[in-house]
Amino acid sequence: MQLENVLYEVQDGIATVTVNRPKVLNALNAQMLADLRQAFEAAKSEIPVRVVILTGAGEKSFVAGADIGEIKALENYEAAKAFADTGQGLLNLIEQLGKPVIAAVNGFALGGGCEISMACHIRLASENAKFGQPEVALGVIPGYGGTQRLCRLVGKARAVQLCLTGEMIDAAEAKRIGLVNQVYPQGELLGAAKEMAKTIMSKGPLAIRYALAAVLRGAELTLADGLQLEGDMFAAACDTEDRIEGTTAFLEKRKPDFKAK
Ligand code: CO8
Repeated sequence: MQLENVLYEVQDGIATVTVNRPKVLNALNAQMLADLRQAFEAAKSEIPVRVVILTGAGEKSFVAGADIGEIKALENYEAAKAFADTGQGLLNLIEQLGKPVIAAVNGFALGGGCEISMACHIRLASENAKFGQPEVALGVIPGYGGTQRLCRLVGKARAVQLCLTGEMIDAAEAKRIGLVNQVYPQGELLGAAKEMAKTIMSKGPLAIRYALAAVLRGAELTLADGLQLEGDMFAAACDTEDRIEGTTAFLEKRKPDFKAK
């Protein structure tokens, strides 16, 4: 697939989506959002794709935010609302892809960059990565879900601090507060993301789908409703040939051969 600002590559069941405007630290402009939508729609519909990795081109930046020139040019309230809706729509597509998405955060993840990483299900970061929601310094606020997903990931107090001070935090601090799952030296980041993808792909494919859906949907429910959902998803996972194969393989001390059935 040829896209202007995004590289899309599929290998061994892993789709790697690379935002590719390194001269402006991979800032998200309208073209980039359209390209990302096309890439993620392909990853969603292509059956061989089991896991997606999202990363940035170059060694300095994952995504340094929405393109500030485009924010400056917004004419009025309606244009700004449409701008936020487009970005939020893309991030919802990523979060609800139905397949695990790993963000390999290889540098700055600021503003829309931090927001897009938070729509991914797992965040791995390089040691030089920096996270932040600096929008208030520009006289705006996060508009691609930053105020909502950050709060859900790190809690209200830390989300308020990051959104109000606009301060950047490094990868170690991001890991400490639960924004990042794991931190790696820059040269090892993509390899680590691929290893994690392979680990996920070695498990029951339907079980992966149900587990992801149960966590994501359950997080928006009361505990009682979430447990109900989990019970339904557990039963659905049991109602598969993969459950017979997985449990039989364990008891026969061999590797399972899952068929996603
Ligand atoms: N937009 C456009 N251009 C950018 C952006 C950006 N977000 N970030 C960096 N660039 C450009 C710079 O202008 C520069 O271009 P040039 O070489 O032509 O001067 C080039 O990238 C390299 O950047 P720097 O020279 O600044 O590199 P430094 O290493 O000195 O600094 C920083 C790196 C700290 C990352 C710095 O570039 C920076 O602060 N960037 C802006 C970060 C930011 O504020 N991001 C948030 C943007 S707002 C946002 O994301 C809102 C999302 C939701 C929108 C919803 C609205 C409705």
